[in-house]
Amino acid sequence: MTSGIIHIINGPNLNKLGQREPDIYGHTTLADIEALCTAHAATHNFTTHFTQSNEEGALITALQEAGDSAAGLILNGGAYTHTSVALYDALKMVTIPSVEVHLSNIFAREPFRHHSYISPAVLGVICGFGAMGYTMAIDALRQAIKEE
Ligand code: CA2
Repeated sequence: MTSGIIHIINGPNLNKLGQREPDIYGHTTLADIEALCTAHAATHNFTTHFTQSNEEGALITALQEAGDSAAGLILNGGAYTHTSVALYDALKMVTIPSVEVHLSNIFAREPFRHHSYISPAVLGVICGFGAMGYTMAIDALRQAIKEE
C-alpha cells in the first residue's frame, strides 16, 4: 500500500548540477538526487514524481498539477525563488503540505539570494544541506501528511 505521491519540482539550471560550481553545489547530479528521493520515499511507502524545468510557466503548471494529485510537494525554485511572484501565487493556491529546499545556504551567499518570494507560502524551508535537504524534506512531509 502506498501513502501517496510526493511531487519534487526543480527550477532553472538545476539540470546542470554536478557539471559546474562543485564548490557550491557538490558533485551530485539531479539524477542522483532523484534516485536518492525515490529510494528514501519508498522506505516510507511514498512514490515520487520528479520534474525539472528552466521555464517559469512550466513550474507553475507543475505546482498546479501537484496540488490536484499529490500528497505533498517539494520545490527547489532555483533563481525564480528570488524573483517570482507567480510561483508564490501558484503555491498559495496549493492546499497540500509543501517544503522549499535549496542545496546551498542561501543566507550565506549574495544578498539578493537572502529573500525568497515563496517561503511565506510553504510549511518550511530547508537550505544548506546539499542533496540531503531533499530527504529531510520528505521526512518533514511524512510527518505533516500524517498529522493532516
Ligand atoms: O541552492 C539552491 O538549491 C539554489 O536554489 C540553486 C539556484 C540558485 O539560484 C538559488 O539561489 C539557490 C541555482 C541553481 C544553479 O545550478 C547550477 C548547477 C550547476 C552549475 C551551476 C549552477
